[in-house]
Amino acid sequence: MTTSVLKIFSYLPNPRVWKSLITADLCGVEVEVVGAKPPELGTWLWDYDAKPLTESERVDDSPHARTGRRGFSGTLWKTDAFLEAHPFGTVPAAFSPGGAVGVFESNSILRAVARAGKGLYGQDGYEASRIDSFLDANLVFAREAQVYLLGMESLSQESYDRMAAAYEFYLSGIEQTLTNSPYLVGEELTIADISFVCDFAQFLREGHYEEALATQSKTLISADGPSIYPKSFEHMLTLSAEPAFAERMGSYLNWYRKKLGREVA
Ligand SMILES: N[C@@H](CCC(=O)N[C@@H](CS)C(=O)NCC(=O)O)C(=O)O
Repeated sequence: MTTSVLKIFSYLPNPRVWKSLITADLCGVEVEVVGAKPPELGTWLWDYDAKPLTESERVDDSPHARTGRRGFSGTLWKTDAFLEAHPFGTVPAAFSPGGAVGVFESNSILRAVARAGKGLYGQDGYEASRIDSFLDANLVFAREAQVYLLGMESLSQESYDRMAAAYEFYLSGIEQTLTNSPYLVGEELTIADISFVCDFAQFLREGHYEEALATQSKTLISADGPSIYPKSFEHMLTLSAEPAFAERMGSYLNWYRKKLGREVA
């Protein structure tokens, strides 16, 4: 019997969880995942022992009632212990076995999985730190993308411009790196590539809002991406088609591949 190195609670499916699961599969470690579809998670108790709550348990004077802060509106049900382990109250929320240590931020959960395994977190401390550099740059991009995607129906020009600038900044750096190297760090796949693929694939969901953008006289930020940043797009498309990625990402990018005429057989 294998034992899980980490328990992750989240809405599912979630690209921020996939990064850890792809890594776990490649490293041969086990991760336990608990959760439900996004709207259902609003009826769950957010805790190490997360579980669905009955309607009679979801009352205004419940000690667990909290206001959703990011991506969730209305009341969420988070225990004090959950907020102690996860002070920002976000999912994915990971726990060490037994729940003593909370690990938050999907890139840090990813690091925890890679540390429990072998081979995807650099050859030495310097390489690991360079991987961290990419993960940090990736989080800055992903945070802008989160605000952009959540606000898609009614974007201010300022929000749109911020996203366009963050996209240009991040993709330029990724493109520059891949011009000289087959992977983001060193000669092999690392968690820097895995995080890039998952967060960038999530950003491309802006493509589902093309009409909403058009009604606001705006166009897709990623529209000419494959010609402006060919290596970055190629890296994402190639890696996401590899078995360990495809297993977790499923049909998530099919619509985009179809658009590019790059369907996987
Ligand atoms: N940068 C974080 C983002 C996590 C995040 O913002 N999660 C949101 C849902 S998308 C959340 O848990 N919100 C809880 C709330 O609204 O209170 C990560 O990568 O883990």
